[in-house]
Amino acid sequence: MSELLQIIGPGGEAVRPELLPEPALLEQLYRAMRRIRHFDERAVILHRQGRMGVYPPFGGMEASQAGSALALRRSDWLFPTYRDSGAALTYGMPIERCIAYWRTSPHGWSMPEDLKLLPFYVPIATQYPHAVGAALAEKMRGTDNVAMAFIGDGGSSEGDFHEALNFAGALNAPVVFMLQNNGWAISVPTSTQTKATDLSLRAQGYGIPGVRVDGNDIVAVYHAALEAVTRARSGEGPTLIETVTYRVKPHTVSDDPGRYRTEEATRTWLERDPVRRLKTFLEGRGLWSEEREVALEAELMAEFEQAVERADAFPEPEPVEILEHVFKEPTPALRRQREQILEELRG
Ligand SMILES: Cc1ncc(C[n+]2csc(CCOP(=O)(O)OP(=O)(O)O)c2C)c(N)n1
Ligand SMILES: [Mg+2]
Repeated sequence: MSELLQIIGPGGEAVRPELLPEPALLEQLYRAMRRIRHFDERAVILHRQGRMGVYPPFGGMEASQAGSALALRRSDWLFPTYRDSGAALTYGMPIERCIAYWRTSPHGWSMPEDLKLLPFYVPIATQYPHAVGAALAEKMRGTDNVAMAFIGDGGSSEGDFHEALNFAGALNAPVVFMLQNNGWAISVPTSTQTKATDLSLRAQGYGIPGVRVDGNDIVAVYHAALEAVTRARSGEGPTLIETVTYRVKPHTVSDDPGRYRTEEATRTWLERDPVRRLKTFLEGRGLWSEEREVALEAELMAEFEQAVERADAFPEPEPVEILEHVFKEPTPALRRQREQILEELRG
């Protein structure tokens, strides 16, 4: 088993003090996690109010998502899965676009021009080869931009995962492969999914570095991600980072995990909560206080409320919009379907 990189332990204690960043960065990491946790909790509430579609929560995985996305700059690429609203928001996706996406509104399908952010990938693992392609395009253009792609433990059993790693290694593509091992692929535990117990070792088969990180320690995730991004930027090629974490939430808001697992393991993982861990550490060093927490909460609430207002103001989609942007030029079949929809609406 590879060594698990941990800088701050579950109780908020410094395990590797020599790797601790400056206080300002620690605060930035904390704020980023609190911000996406706020989003995740509010998204579930919006769903309960009937104001959001099916939503896959990432609560408990904030360190894994914010820690990695913060290692990027805006000219880099991000390829998220449906699980990774937190990574996308940290990278710069406007909150109202994220809400619109989970409302299945076309306003959530397109991104601001200056963001190299792909829409959330639902077909498992397809984003990995795409990220290699984007990374190679940057390399061919002579830039030092990199691509970061996310995948789950389940996704790492797919062919696309392995093809992407091989392709990236062989062509020395500037890509960072994030593999979030959260223990579950819907109702299938990782131990049923594969006989491998250390997914970071899969990198070895493709001649690229593999790193195993405590996915609930944002300082460790950020450290590993920044190292991988720096390697990619300087022409040293791809890295695979396995963040070991847990899906404490249901697969989506329409899933009931009680049907396939006991909540004992969930309780153990809740004790390793990434947000509380860094908060305890910061408080212990006098870098955070309850007063600042209250102020941050108010700030996040206001930011979210304003974003909901903007999301609510997007016009309702027209039924035919579902057929738009599938291809640059619509195919004859798509044109026919469009006519059919319009006819039905007229009838
Ligand atoms: C190609 C493909 N096969 C099957 C599915 C159905 N499916 C949706 S989510 C999921 C589980 C993925 O698990 P994992 O990769 O661990 O990601 P997590 O949901 O844990 O973030 C599956 C099999 C799909 N979306 N795409
Ligand atoms: Mg999983």
